[in-house]
Amino acid sequence: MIKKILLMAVNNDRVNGAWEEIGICYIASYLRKKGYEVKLIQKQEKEIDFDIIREFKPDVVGFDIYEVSVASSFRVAKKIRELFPEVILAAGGPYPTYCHEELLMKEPLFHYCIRGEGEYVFWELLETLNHNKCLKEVKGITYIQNQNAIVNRPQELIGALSTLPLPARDILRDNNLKVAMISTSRGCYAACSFCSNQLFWKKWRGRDAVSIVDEIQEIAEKYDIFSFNFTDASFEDPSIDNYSRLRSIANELIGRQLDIAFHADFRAEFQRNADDELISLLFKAGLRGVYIGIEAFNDEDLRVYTKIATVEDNCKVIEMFRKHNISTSCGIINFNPYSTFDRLHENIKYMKQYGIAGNIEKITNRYRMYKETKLYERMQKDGLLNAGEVFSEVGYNFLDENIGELADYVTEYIEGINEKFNFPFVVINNFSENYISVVRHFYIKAQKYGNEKSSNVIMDFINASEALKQVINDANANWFYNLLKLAESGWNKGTAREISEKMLAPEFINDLANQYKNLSKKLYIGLIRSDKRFVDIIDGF
Ligand code: B12
Ligand code: SF4
Repeated sequence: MIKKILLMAVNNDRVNGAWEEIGICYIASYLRKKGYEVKLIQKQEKEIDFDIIREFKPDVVGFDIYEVSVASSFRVAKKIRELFPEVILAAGGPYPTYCHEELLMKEPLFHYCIRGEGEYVFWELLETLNHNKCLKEVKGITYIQNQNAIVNRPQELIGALSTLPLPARDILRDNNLKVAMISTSRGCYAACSFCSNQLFWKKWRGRDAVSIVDEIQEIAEKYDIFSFNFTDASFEDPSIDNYSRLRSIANELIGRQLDIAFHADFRAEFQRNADDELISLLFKAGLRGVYIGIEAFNDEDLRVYTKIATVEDNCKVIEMFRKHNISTSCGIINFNPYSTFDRLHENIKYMKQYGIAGNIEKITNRYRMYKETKLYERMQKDGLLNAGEVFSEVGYNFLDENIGELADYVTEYIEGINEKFNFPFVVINNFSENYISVVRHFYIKAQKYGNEKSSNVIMDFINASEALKQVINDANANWFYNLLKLAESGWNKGTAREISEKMLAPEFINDLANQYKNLSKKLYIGLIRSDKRFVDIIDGF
């Protein structure tokens, strides 16, 4: 009889452990409601305590797997199999949804893949196993029978999201996280050619404002957390009715005076119908940072990505949020197999102008293939795939070989610096993009407390950090611009190295990262000296 379920998310250097894997948290609460005993573990691979698993003695272990966590999840699954040879292993999440047959056939390890939305399907699978019923009837799973992968019919999506219990918060509590993830909707109204979203969720479904804010309030009160990250593909959806859902959520948050800070994802064309009044309302409700799927600053690439937005939307949306002191972080896919020099020049010009080049990853980022997406199918048709390496950033050829050389080189050079000096670029990106919006929220808090000393300490940090960001932004952009010119006139790796050593020397980057670290120490000490209330708030950021 299956009773005990362990749900796991294995983090590594590409899958950030600072964010709760909200998918397994939803599955946990659903299964608990149905009477199962569930344990949740989200840890870096090296930090997993197998004694805890040994003690729990799971009957079934379910893994949440991304493309970038396949190898680490397999290693952990193997160890669990050694501990419990009879255990049933299941996988869900983005990777098992698209690559279910490959995952099961790769080696005899996992028994089941749950494709897409997991709550109902996983429960139905467990019930079917418990009652020895026919597996063929469980929609949405793939499993192995006589060494073949059997792909059952797809499932229907769960109707209203309000019928689901709120996600379990074990990971938030056990990992002592400072940011809680809130999923207010599933799906997206856009259809970008590189994204697997529309195949996964099929249609958009959203929760109502009251239930969302109830959830936020409960977390704030129970765990003393004030920072929230909305996991919605696009927070403004459904974007067809003057953003009435957005307004209701904001008004509900303001009405309850929760004093929280939150981050959310938006699409660039949002700016077409948004006005100052709406953005002010969102700011008042606590919106401190946004992530915008800009992807490119030239209309040709935007067409390759089938974005709704144009370059004009991209510029205007950044300006709109910044005008209201809301931090903007931009998704950029600088390289794709159809990239041209003109398009790359446009991208870097705007990235420099808007300070986006300060995060080196925006420059090195290239399209990553996902199965069943429109861009992948187009490349397949154009014969651009290189068979040995599918589903990664390096699984395809560029139409222009010199651009391919450039794309490989920039990644290699940056990785080299990161390895030499303990990831200075990661430090820089975290400070300049992730922490700055939280620090801005500290400023608002300090003003509310009426503490001038704290306000000054924070303002000093913001100003110094902005100055550093300008330095790194210009250095990164100028370095890339020079490499771009080199590649245009004929690629030469030796010259590329000379340019790099001169314009983006490893020691220079390491020094900038240290300057950021010193600034944050100064902020920390300054704040706890000036106002004891900051001790708890700042701890962990
Ligand atoms: C919000 C989001 C994020 C957020 C939050 C992720 C999170 N912790 O939930 C953040 C910003 C942290 C994020 C990060 C990344 N993301 Co993301 N993200 C999304 C996004 C926009 C929405 C996901 C969502 O709706 N979550 C809500 C919850 C309820 O859904 P869910 O997590 O998928 O869980 C359900 C099912 O997957 C399933 N399930 C999940 N796990 C399991 C386990 C078992 C055992 C079972 C049975 C079922 C099951 O059941 C769950 C409940 O129904 C999607 C695109 C999209 N619109 O779908 C991309 C997406 C999932 N992300 C993607 C990627 C690549 C990443 C990153 C790897 C990016 C990177 N660093 O390179 C990181 C890795 C994650 C991490 N922790 O760092 C890809 C995944 C592609 C792939 N095949 O692997 C997607 C599909 C976007 C894309 N490019 O197409 N992401
Ligand atoms: S807007 Fe975001 S989630 Fe929606 S289809 Fe485009 S990339 Fe995917």
